[in-house]
Amino acid sequence: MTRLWIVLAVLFASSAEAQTLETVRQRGHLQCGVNTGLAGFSQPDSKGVWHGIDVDICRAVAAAVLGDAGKVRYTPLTAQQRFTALQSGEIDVLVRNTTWTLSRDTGLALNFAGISYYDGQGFMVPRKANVKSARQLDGATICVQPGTTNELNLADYFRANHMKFRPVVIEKLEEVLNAYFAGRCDAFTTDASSLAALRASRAPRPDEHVILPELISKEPLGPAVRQGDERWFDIVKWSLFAMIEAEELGLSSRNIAEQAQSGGPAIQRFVGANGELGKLMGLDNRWALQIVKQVGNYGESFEANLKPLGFERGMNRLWTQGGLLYAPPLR
Ligand SMILES: N[C@@H](CCC(=O)N[C@@H](CS)C(=O)NCC(=O)O)C(=O)O
Repeated sequence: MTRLWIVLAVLFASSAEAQTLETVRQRGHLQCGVNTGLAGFSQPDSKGVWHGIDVDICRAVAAAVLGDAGKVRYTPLTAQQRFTALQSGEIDVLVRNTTWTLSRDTGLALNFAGISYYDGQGFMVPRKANVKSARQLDGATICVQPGTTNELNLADYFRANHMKFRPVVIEKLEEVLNAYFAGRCDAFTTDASSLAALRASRAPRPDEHVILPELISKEPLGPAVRQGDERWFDIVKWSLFAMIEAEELGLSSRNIAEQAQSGGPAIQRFVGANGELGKLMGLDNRWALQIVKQVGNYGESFEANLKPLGFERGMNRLWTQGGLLYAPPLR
């Protein structure tokens, strides 16, 4: 049944939705699929304004396509809802701490536009349990959300280490957190970034919980689009790359106006004063300028959204600083 639905959705998507750029332009806003509320990644504030590093990618695409980072509407999605929302055309792009895997990329007919956050799966436990390593979790009850990569990684890890566990699988974030914080699970497992964000933002007492040192998987998180719309795929891909490249070029929301006047050849191309990079994607030539002016570079988004929660750049530094972030040339 699910398979049939996916096939139909993909057929529909590739005929009716091949022109996502036109659809977005006519509609006048980008419809972006995000998390239901994960601090630092995508979460609405008390006024209903969304913030986060994932939200900034939505905003960057809107800035590139519509010249206005504010022209985004957000669709909050659970792990299980997210791919159907994309396949059915309900959203234009999915930016929801989503791991790029082979089976999603191929079997769900998606295209991942890049990696916006390099992560790995971890475990959080109550400090009073005095657990120091995931290897001590033999026989534990473990809270996990369905429809995530985390479920399979969890099973793999315990099997590989000849350990047993009892999964407590709960779809809604609120409910799985309640279960863990109420002591119904010995541990909660998900991406380490989510653990850190949830501990900082949702734990009644953050210092009563520890994140164990093991990372049991690779979780490269990034934006995804439907297969079958190459132009749109290019736009989302290069919007993310523009944020990374801006940091490498030293362009920020604060200096880009001035740099657009005085910067060297790479900067002149980036801001659209030279060359036709925007036009090649069917966009205004100042697409990347708009991204940086209105949203900022990758580092600025990291500082604003993740730093306050205690995150370090780690693997998510630029390649020039020992990290993994590397944008192909904007030329
Ligand atoms: N990166 C993993 C996990 C993503 C995921 O859904 N993580 C949970 C753990 S916090 C989450 O974001 N839940 C929020 C929600 O259900 O809205 C994946 O792509 O499957």
